[in-house]
Amino acid sequence: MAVQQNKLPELDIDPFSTEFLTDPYPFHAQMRDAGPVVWLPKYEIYAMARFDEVDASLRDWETYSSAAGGGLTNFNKEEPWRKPSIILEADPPLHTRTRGVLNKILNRAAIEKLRAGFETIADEVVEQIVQKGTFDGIKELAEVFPLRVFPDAVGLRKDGRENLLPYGNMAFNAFGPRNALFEESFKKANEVMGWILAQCSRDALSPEGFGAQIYAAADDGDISEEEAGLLVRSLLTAGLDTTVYGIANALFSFASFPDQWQVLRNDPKLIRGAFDEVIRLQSPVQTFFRTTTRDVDVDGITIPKNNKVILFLASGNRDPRKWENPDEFDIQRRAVGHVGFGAGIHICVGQMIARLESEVILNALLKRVRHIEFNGSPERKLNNTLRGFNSLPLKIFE
Ligand code: OVP
Repeated sequence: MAVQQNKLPELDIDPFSTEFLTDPYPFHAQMRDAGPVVWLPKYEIYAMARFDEVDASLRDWETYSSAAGGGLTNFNKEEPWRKPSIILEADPPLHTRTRGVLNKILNRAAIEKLRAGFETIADEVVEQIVQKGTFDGIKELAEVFPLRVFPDAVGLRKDGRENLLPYGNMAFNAFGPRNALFEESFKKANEVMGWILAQCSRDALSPEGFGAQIYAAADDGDISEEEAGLLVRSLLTAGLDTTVYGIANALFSFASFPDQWQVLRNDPKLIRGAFDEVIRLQSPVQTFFRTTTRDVDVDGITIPKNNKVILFLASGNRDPRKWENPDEFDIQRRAVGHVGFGAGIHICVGQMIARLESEVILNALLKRVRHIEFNGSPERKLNNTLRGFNSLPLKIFE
């Protein structure tokens, strides 16, 4: 007897429209309620928005491949906008080898050595805003702190660093369709990509830092010289905008739920869990795609081979089937298990440094600030993949 076939729900939703990106949550609920997998005809893609299916697909790399790209573009059918990443956009065995190299460089013990230096800079950045009392959480904090610590940790030269955030903005827009957001962010693409590419070569990198350590792995024969350059590019693509958005979304969360700042002040050991709760509720990376390697049955629906599946990480992170009061910011909840960093073999390799940055900046704020509130309306920044802000007017009290 054939397995039971269920009807595939079809929804007229554009996850890359202004309306969706401005307020995705009602659309997430609509997709979750329609079924475990839905069809989005606008892009001819399958979509998963419930926690269980998002989590299971992320963990099943053999069925849900990354090698055809982490975005809408199917590399089996269309040209990628750049050479594919050899870690994000790769499956085993290539991924196993490249991931091994970055695991060794970005492991917890290695990252811990950066803490003292990060703390000094966090105290400086926080001192500046405490002096002012009112400030823009994006331009004066969320963009400032990662830009002061991360490029030095990689070993980049000082000039040209203004290209880093535009490059990330391009790369994360490029996971979506060639819409107006994509076009706008690619206006200075030649300049930006030229600078980024140049910084990926061995001789552009300082002898200390993650970049030099990646090239040391090439000297050890673990990767080729060209692969080393591509892994440096991955750090420059994935390492900055993500942490800027993470810190921004932490500030937004505490300004939105000021009682939670009091909870954290009373028990700073909650910082790590608080950051997970930020990533759960205000996931900087909202979506990633996979591509099916075979006909796969999902709850009585067949997704045929070589089809794109969009995984709504941010929707899984607010699925009421998984989370109690999913839309509440509660830093004491057990947020571990959220899919904001992904899950399975591709789970965020940089999360130790993301966690260090967030911990250090929140700690510096906790020491000086007893209350955070909005000082005007936040202005959203739309991106095909990332959720965050252009501006976040804040007021803090010593
Ligand atoms: C969030 C990520 C994002 C964008 C690019 C890359 C990785 C890369 O490897 O280039 S992970």
